[in-house]
Amino acid sequence: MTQSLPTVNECPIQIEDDRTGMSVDTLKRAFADNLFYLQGKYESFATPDDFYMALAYTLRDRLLNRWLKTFKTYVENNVKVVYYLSAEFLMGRHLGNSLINLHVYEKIRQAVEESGLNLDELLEREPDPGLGNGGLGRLAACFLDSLATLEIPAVGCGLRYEFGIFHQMIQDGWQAEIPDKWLRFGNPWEIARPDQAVEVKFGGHTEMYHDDKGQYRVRWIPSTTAIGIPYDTPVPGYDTNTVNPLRLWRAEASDDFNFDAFNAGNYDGAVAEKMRSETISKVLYPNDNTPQGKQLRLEQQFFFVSCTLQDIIRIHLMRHKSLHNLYETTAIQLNDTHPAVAIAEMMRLLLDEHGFDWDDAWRVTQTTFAYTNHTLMPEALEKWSVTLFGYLLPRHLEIIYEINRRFLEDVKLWYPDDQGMLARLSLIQEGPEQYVRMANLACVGSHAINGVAALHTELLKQDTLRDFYKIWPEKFFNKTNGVTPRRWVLLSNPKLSELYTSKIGKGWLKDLDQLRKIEAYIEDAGFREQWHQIKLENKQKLADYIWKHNGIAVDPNSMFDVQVKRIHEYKRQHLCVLHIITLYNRIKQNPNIEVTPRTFIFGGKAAPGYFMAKLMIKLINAVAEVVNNDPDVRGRLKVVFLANFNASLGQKIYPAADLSEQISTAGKEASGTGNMKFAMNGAMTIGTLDGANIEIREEAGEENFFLFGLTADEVYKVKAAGYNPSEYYSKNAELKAVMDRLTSGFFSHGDKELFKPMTDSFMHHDPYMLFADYQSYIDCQERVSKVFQDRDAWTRMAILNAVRMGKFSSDRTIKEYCEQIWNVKPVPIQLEEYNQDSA
Ligand code: F58
Repeated sequence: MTQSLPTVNECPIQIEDDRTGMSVDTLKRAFADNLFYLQGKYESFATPDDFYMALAYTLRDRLLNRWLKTFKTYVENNVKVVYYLSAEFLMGRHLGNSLINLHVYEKIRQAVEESGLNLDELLEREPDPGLGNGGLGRLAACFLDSLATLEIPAVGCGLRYEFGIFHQMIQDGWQAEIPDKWLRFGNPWEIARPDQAVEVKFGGHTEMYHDDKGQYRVRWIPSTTAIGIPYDTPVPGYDTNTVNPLRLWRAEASDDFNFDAFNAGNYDGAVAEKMRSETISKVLYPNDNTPQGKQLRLEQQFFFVSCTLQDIIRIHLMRHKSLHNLYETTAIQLNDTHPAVAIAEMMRLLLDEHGFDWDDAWRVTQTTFAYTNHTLMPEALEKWSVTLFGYLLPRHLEIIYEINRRFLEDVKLWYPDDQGMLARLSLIQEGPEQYVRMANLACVGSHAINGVAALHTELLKQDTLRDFYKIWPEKFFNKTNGVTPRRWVLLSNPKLSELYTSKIGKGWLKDLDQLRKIEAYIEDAGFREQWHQIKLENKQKLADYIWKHNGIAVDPNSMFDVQVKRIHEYKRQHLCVLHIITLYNRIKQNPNIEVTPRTFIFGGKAAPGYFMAKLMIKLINAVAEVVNNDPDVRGRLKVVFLANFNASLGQKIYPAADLSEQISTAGKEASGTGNMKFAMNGAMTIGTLDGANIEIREEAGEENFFLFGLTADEVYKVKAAGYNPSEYYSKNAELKAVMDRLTSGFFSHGDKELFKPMTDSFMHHDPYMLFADYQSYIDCQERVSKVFQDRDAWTRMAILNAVRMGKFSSDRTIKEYCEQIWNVKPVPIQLEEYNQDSA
């Protein structure tokens, strides 16, 4: 009897296939196989990086079946997909995350150990992909984790920067920036899809013509084009079969262009043009909270937006005849205004390339897009010079003018006599130079607008976007941020996770509210002791890291008082420094004074062009040098600046923190997400009523939160009444002593000029109101010190904090987006019967 062979497509993948099998033996064999065939190395010649790569491929293989099945299920069932457009995705290392999501951590540990290696060392070899600046980029990564875990069809869409956020070194106390060559050894997690490349146009001009029906149409004749190549990275959900893609675009020169130039013998010109195109995805702009109005930045934004929208349209048209029902298959979320040019690009594609009339195109656009705002600071709102915009994207500028014309016609009807309203709502800012206001474009082109914490959304409604709120209150939503408990608790704090699971089972990992069940153990002294020991172990590990990297010995029994985040004046790292100097002065006055021993730990990058932020880093290190070496201090205070804070360093720091510093000037921090990671890992918060701190305090209970400082409202009022920082200086003896020490050159080897720009700013302007909050902060820190001396009281409070953070799981945030903004439902992925066991 002859049997027909299965076609390639139908060829089943078997359980113990070396690429899917999950037994320790199979994993070991696959690991060795990948070392030989993919790294091309004998074991005896392999480097730790080779071993890491071989292990990464072993895991990627095990994600592929689920990944392809996920894609197939989405296409076949014609499901609605969320496209999360973001200029940044700060994913963190993939290997550890894949191990926990595939439930193979222990087996891989065994396989690696039996191969004579150490898993922790291999995990440390993975470069941390730094394709983002801070909170906004990391939020995008947490959202992708939650989307996959909740089985929501979703694609992350962004740029594949060849160089991510710079590597920070500290030299003589100053920040030095080193390029981040994260792709040096290749990237085992991505798959290039050159077959799905698209063309992106730039520059040139537009012309009118008549189409076959005699209608006026516009054609864009670009001056240059670039090619976008997609690279897909798998994003596995926890405890599901879903593996969604993160699709990042790399820019390449278009062949046609090179060909013409080469043929004309213009080799130099062709090469220059090639370089120009490839520059688009070369490097991430390292600014946080202040956009840079550079042409290349706009090119980056348009490039990934155009690639993404062409891709979305292609995928929709695989299943549908027209784009009129795009909103039924597609929800597009704009992560801040960086991708907001998508509104104009969608209109262009529909009008010019798919023959839509204006009203239909506008309806499709508005029903598909939604916009998240991440900042209140006016200087952080993106705007592009009309000249630059029109030069780079002439057709889009025409479209934006037309959107604006129609929009302002409506506004005139609604508010006939309000010129101010018209001027404020306009997509174009008038003046000696005209600008396109990207937030206005995003608001007009979206059906939903949201802030990222309750206070932030309120302030958007009352202030930053108040005119839009007036005309469209129904478009506004609050979506308080969250973080994924898989990376930020399970992976970062395995001991604490084990303790939870031993008491209440594993349910908390997908439903963080369940952690409240742990409250039942609060009276159990043994439980509290276990908790305390875990914290101590985590602190010991961080102390080892500090010793290794900074050569500073710190005491794990001291309070680890931590501030890690981007360095920015509004975040007020320098307020924490004023506290350190206050304590130091007290010790100098009376060396026998009783102080609660503290280790102050800082970490964070300054934007390379942000002088004051760089000076803050220098100040921290200068104070550290004095305090750490003064015999009077007797080691009771230590100050440490950890270089190159990033996601993987965060994973070491959050679990070891006792005190989380969330001390921004009220009304400035949109949400914050580090605050959530600290609290989930059992750190107490000292904070202002800013961003999500307010909601953290609500959840933890007022009695379990160290509150200080002016409220956003008070900040506004004190400023309006004419804030004079020098009055605080003259009236507050301790503050005066701190400032006098700072200006005396005591921390700068006698150099009185070094910190003058900062001390002058405090004394004369103090835009972030450090002086106004100083006394309240110092008093609050006194309370912190007192409670910390009562170890048991502290542990109780820390436990309550950690287990009451259920609200801040990004799963909750994503569920709200799904229900209220995107209108999407989970789509479970079924694996073939014979692969169930390998799930
Ligand atoms: C941050 N923004 C907010 N922007 O500052 C923070 O409060 C919030 O928790 C977080 O977003 C998530 O919602 C932020 O990180 C940037 O880094 C931009 C990068 C590109 C240039 C402009 C700032």
